[in-house]
Amino acid sequence: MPWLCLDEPAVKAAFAKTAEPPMLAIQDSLVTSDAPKPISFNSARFQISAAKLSDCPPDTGREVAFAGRSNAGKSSAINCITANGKLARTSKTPGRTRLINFFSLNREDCRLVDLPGYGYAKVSRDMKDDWQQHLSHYLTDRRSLAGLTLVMDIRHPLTDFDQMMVEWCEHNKLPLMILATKADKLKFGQAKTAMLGIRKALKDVQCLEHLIMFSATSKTGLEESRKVLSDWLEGV
Ligand SMILES: Nc1nc2c(ncn2[C@@H]2O[C@H](COP(=O)(O)OP(=O)(O)OP(=O)(O)O)[C@@H](O)[C@H]2O)c(=O)[nH]1
Ligand SMILES: [Mg+2]
Repeated sequence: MPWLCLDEPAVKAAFAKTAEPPMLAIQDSLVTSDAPKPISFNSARFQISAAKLSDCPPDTGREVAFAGRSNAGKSSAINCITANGKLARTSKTPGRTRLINFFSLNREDCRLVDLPGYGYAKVSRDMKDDWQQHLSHYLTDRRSLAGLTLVMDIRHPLTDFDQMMVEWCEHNKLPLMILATKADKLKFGQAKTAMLGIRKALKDVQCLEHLIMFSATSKTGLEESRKVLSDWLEGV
């Protein structure tokens, strides 16, 4: 007789008694255990404003920064994504966001970052140089930066600054998502054509993971961009 015979009534009885409860226990633990909670953008809170890299929160965990030309719609995009119209200050006046603003999320050490816009004509040359330097320090040295969201007005895409940011991401192998925003300002056909133009211009850019038609007003592209941000912040 083999040393273990599964047909043996005693073995069957033992399995009947012992096999099920542990399996259920494992399933329960998968549901209720320490599995990290999904990111909830609605829980975003203002954390801190930083004028320079040394004022930023500790460089741990993961964060995604929103960059783009002044007035492109970065702060509005953040407010749309977090479903909180008052989170990041928006303005008709370009140059509203002058500091690096950090927003914390429900998951510890995950952040969204609103960067100062580039190309605001009314500030002095010295101030511009200053910003550019702080921005470049942030982009170069920030280790928790998991991806960059480049916000471009769909009617005026790929400015020199946008192209510089794309090249910078490519050079540093940083995942890039482009939100072509204010799509509500164009007819759908025009917006589609604009998207095709952007895609064509960036067809060789490896770091460009997502190009999304977006509107903070009509919420076009909202769920798609939230999914990308969640994946980046969770390290998927
Ligand atoms: N119609 C429309 N207007 C938008 C959209 N997104 C932003 N705006 C408007 O564009 C203007 C600038 O938006 P902001 O979000 O403040 O732009 P920003 O890129 O943060 O600007 P800075 O902080 O100056 O760099 C505001 O008047 C917004 O209401 C959009 O999707 N559709
Ligand atoms: Mg802003």
